Amino acid sequence: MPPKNDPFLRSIETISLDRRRKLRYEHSRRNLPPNTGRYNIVCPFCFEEFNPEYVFFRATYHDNSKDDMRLQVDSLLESFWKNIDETRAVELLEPILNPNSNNYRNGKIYDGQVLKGLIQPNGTQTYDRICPRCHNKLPVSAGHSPSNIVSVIGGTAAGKTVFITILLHYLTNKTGPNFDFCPIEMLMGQSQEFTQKYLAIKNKGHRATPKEYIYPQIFDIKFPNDSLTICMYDFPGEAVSSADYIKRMARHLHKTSAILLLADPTNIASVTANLGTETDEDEEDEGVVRVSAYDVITGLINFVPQIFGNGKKTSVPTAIVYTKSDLLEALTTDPTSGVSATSRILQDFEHRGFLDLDEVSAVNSDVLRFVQTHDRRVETAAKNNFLNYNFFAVSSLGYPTEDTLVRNVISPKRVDEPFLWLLYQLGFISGRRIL
Ligand SMILES: Nc1nc2c(ncn2[C@@H]2O[C@H](COP(=O)(O)OP(=O)(O)OP(=O)(O)O)[C@@H](O)[C@H]2O)c(=O)[nH]1
Ligand SMILES: [Mg+2]
Ligand SMILES: [Zn+2]
Repeated sequence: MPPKNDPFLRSIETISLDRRRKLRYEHSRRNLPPNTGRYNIVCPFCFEEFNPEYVFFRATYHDNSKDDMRLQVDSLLESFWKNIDETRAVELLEPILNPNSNNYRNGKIYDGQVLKGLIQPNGTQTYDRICPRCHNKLPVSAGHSPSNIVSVIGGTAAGKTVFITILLHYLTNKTGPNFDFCPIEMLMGQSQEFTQKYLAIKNKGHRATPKEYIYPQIFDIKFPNDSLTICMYDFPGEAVSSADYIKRMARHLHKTSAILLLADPTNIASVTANLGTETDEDEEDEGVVRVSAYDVITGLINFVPQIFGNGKKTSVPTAIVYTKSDLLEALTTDPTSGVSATSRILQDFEHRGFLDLDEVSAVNSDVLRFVQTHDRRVETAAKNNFLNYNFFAVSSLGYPTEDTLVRNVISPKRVDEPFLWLLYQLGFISGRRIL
C-alpha cells in the first residue's frame, strides 16, 4: 500500500508528459514471465503445476468391445470429489488417453506450442484436456497464458457474489475498452454463466452462497499481444471461521496470487448506530454472525498460515474493500462519522489506460479515515500482517438493494478499482502518479 515502500516503484522510469507543468511517474508492465507462447498450467482444482506437454485427454467416445476404451470409473476424479462431498454419486466415464504413451506419439495436435488435442484410436479428435493429477477438465486457455488465482473472501452477506458478478460484467463493458483488454469467460461446463447471474441479481435480488464447493470463475484477460488467466474463487461467508472448510474446499487460499478481502461497513456497530438501522430479527433468529474486516484478517492468519510465512507479513497483494458504499451516504450529515460529503468513498471514478496511483492513494486515505473512526483494529491488523495492501470502497449495485429492485438499474461505483490495483500489483497494467 504505502507507495514509498513499493519495491517496484523504486525501479520506475521517469517520463515527461508535459515538461512545462509536471512530471509523471510511470512504470510499465513488469514482473511478467517472458511471453514464450507456452506457460506452465496450474490446475484450478488441485493446484498441481505442470508443463502443458504432460496433460491427459478424456476420450470423446467409448467402445465397450475394447478393454482400454470401455466406460469406466475414474478413481482419481472420484476420490478428488469424494473428499469434498462424500455423497456424490459415482459416474462411469470415457477413458483417459495419455498423449505421451507410445500409442499417441504421432497423434498430438498443437495450437502454437501448446498441446491442445489428440487423435483417438478411432481416428477422431479430442480436445478435452484434463489434469494429470486430479483428472478434472482444464480451462480452454490453460498453457497459453500465465494463470493467477484471485481469492474473494469475506463474512456472510459482505457482498462477494454480487461483487464478482457485477465486476465481470463491468470489466467486459467498461474497463476492458478503457484498458484495451477483453475478458473472456472460459466456461468449465460447471461454472455458471455470469450474464445469467447478473440478470438474476438485476431481477430478483440475491441469495446467500451455500457452504459447499464453489466452482471458480475462470476468465482470460486478452491484451493486444498476450493474455492472463484469472481464476476467481468465491467463498461462502459462513465458512470464514471454519478450518475444516478451508482445508477441504478452499485450498486456493494457499496458492493465491492476490486477495480481495470484502467487508460490509454496516456490520460495524458504531456505523449501524449512526445510520439508525436496527438489527434484522430474521438474521438474529438464523444465528447469522456479522463479521468485520478484522475478523476476516484474523481468520486468514489462523487458518491460512502458509501465506503468512510463519508469523511474518504476507506479500500477497491484498485489497481491503468496504462494499455497499451507497449505504454510507447517510453518514455525511454527521461531521464526526469519518465520511464527508466530498469523500471519494461516495464518488465514482474511471481509470483509463493506466491506474491513477494518486486516486488510489486518495481512496486509501478516505477509507482509512472511516476505519480510524469506526474500527481501528482493522488499521492495525492490516499494517501488521500485510506488506502490500490498500483500502478501497465500492458499491456493486450503486443503490440500496430495495432501490435497485424498484429502479431495476445497477450503477456500480468504483467496482473495478480494487481489481485494477491487483492487476497493477501483478504487473499487468501500468500506474501513474503526478509529482
Ligand atoms: N446496498 C447495497 N447492497 C448490496 C450491494 N452488494 C450486495 N448487496 C446486498 O448484500 C446482500 C449480500 O450480498 P451477497 O453478494 O450475496 O453476499 P455474499 O458475501 O456473497 O454472502 P454469502 O454468500 O452469504 O457469504 C444482498 O442482499 C445484496 O443485495 C451494494 O453494492 N449495495
Ligand atoms: Mg456469496
Ligand atoms: Zn488437478
